[in-house]
Amino acid sequence: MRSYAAVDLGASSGRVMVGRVGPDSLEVSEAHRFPNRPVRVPEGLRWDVLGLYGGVLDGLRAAGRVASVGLDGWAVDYGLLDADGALLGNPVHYRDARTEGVAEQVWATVPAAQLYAATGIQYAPFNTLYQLTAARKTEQLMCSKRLLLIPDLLSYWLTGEQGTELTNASTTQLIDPRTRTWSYEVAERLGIDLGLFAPLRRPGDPAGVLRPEVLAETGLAGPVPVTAVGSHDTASAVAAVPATGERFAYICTGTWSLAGLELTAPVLTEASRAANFTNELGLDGTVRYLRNIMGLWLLQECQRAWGGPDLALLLHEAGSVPMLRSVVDAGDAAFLAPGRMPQRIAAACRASGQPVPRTRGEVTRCILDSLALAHRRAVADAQRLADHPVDVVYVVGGGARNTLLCQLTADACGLPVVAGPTEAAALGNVLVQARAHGPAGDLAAMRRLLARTQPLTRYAPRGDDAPWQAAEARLLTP
Ligand code: ADP
Ligand code: LRH
Repeated sequence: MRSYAAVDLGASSGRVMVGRVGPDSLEVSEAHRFPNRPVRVPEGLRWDVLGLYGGVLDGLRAAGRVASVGLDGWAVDYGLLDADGALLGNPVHYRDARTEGVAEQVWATVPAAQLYAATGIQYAPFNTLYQLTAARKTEQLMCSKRLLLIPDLLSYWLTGEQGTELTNASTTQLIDPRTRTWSYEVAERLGIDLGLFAPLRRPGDPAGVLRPEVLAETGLAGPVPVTAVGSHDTASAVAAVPATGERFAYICTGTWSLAGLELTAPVLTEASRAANFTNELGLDGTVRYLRNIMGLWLLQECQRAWGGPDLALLLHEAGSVPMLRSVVDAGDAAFLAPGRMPQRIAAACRASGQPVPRTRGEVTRCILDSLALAHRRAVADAQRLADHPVDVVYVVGGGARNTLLCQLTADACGLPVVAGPTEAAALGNVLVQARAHGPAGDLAAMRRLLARTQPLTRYAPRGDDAPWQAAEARLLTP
């Protein structure tokens, strides 16, 4: 058995996990977990990337001897470096308001339909392309010589080597999903300098070795290679969906719910664009065809507003609230920004003529019902738009621990749900490293190993579809 360290940076926490992989065994344990708290400074919402790097070093120290290290993290955001390779300022958080109204400027040059046909990426205000457009006239961008996406930035600090990992690069909206390389035309028309990006690398590629200073600081004995993995956390999580066939949908549930299908080619139709489905790149030539749903962010923000009550208690209270009394559109970008979430949810219910949830249990129930409904719509729409029917839905990520959400998702989709693993991104990260340093296994073999070794919970759909249909109709009626 060999050990691999997976650095997985989620929007709510970062962790360093150690995976031990043998021919018929796979175990993962947590070496270190650290909070990821956005910081609001006068110029806007920022990531504390130095704090995160400190957490990574602590985690590597706790992980001990490993055959390799891999890094994955949330998408779209980046750090800018000057000509000396020094970081210019704190990376901007994708929930920062700077991209408000920017899409319209971009579409005046490259219409939204052309952008989708070229990149396959759904509209989200925070796509790197819009962030770069928002930053166009800033001193910082004008002085910068290099842009590194967040996992690539931390990888650079660990190794001194720069690269742009492909799965995460696809979330910039500057990659053509058919050629799996830069969309030169889009970049040129929008005046985005692709020379800012380091050369592309693919999951499994070598990404350097830990610098001597990093070895000294973590107490590790060198050389320790760093291996490129699916550095978009969702790409790593999808790689770790323990599916045994091809007719499956997945939902990666954490801060976001990413719900969709794994395909072999992108879907670039106008109907797909209208339904806001994205074609992000996955492992081994796959496409992650999915929709972004606000996810457990809605609950995280309510918890923050309520002073951090116990999650188990909230879920228990939500369990005794009648189902589907009020639902909100959990895909609505109106919920993107932080702050006043219980009030914003109440306002959305009031505006759609539904009962306003008052207690914490009622608000939590409204969020879980709304997420399940959004999961239903995404799974159904993806099947229709990609002409790819499924028999089962895999739920992975932190939300797979939420038994009520998993059951409601099974009920809403009218399909069996298989929940787990909860640390899917870390497992996908570990397996790609293991594959790069050991006998090659394809994605199907990785998934068979996961299905054999990871604890999974099954939920059968209950009851009838009518209440879900009615709730869906309520949401779709203006
Ligand atoms: P991210 O990687 O986006 O930071 P995670 O995949 O770690 O997110 O998921 C975090 C979410 O998982 C939490 O906000 C919480 O709602 C849910 N979660 C974590 N642990 C539990 C638990 N024991 N029971 C129910 N839900 C949980
Ligand atoms: C989930 C995630 C998601 C992106 C969002 C910005 O952590 O990477 O796939 O859309 O963050």
